[in-house]
Amino acid sequence: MKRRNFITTTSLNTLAVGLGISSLAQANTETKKNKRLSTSNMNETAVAICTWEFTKANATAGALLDQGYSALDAVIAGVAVEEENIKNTTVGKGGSPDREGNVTLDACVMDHTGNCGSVMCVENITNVAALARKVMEDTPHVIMVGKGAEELAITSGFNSEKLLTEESERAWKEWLKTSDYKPIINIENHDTIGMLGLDKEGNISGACTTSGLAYKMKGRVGDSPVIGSGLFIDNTIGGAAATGMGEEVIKTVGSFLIVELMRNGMTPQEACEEAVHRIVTSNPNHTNFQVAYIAINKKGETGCYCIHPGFKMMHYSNRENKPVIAGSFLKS
Ligand code: SD4
Repeated sequence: MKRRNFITTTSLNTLAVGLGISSLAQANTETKKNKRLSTSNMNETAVAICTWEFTKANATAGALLDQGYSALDAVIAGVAVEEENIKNTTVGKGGSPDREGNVTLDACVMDHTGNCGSVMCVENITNVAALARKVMEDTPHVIMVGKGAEELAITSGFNSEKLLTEESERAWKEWLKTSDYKPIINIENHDTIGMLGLDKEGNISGACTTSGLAYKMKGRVGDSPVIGSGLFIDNTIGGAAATGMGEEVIKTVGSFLIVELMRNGMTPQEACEEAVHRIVTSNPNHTNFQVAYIAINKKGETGCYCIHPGFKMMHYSNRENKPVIAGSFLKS
């Protein structure tokens, strides 16, 4: 009954993809298999958080967590909502292309056992977080890039599809007139989705997925698929995810840093603030770019912080899904 209710509010397609399966016909069997059977130790209040105001994505993950799905299942299904949203020009299908007109996607996932998977520079595949899960679960590797990752997707049953929409193509052609490379990462230009889930068994997993910076150089990869930078989970401590100027996040290994700061006693909020301060103090140009972090600890406490005002985190718990306005290092 519960499951039927859920299906009325969430696309079965998204659920299937989130669970790492490829066809609707399989969904019923596979979801039963994925759904935790034991309810004896499901005492925790489930929490889902994500970067930016991706309300539906976070609600999707939250609803799955409430039903007892694992954090990994929930976050991959959650981020799939944005990967499939063609209006979002920074994630998945409809993402902005590189400067040569090719949409290349990056994603990673990490689970509560410390296992992780990542794909970089993938073309023609929408659900790259689910593909990163395939790398994690079905291969002996952690990272796969480009054509190899795409081939894994096809043999795993993912659809090959054109990711460049007419709208993104039009914007790219407009950009070509000046070819002025100025990454704008703000609230209007909805960005990378990083999502962290704490499930009812108290386990934390995360996913991060993006089309990267618009009009990047061919082959450029940002922080989002880099374990430790765009995402890091240590199930004994907590998890963190990043959005913004990937080059700056990578230089400070931002998400790993936040988890280590929490290990040393900081709250998620304090740890996010310190990670932003590391970037700001080491880079005099910090006024020219945005970086934002979200974090969660084992108790389900969360935090978020950014350089420029305008960043929001979505927070789901106890059936309430609400935006949280992040504090910022710069005040205007
Ligand atoms: C990147 N961090 O590729 C991503 C872009 C991003 O919000 O987060 N935009 O560098």
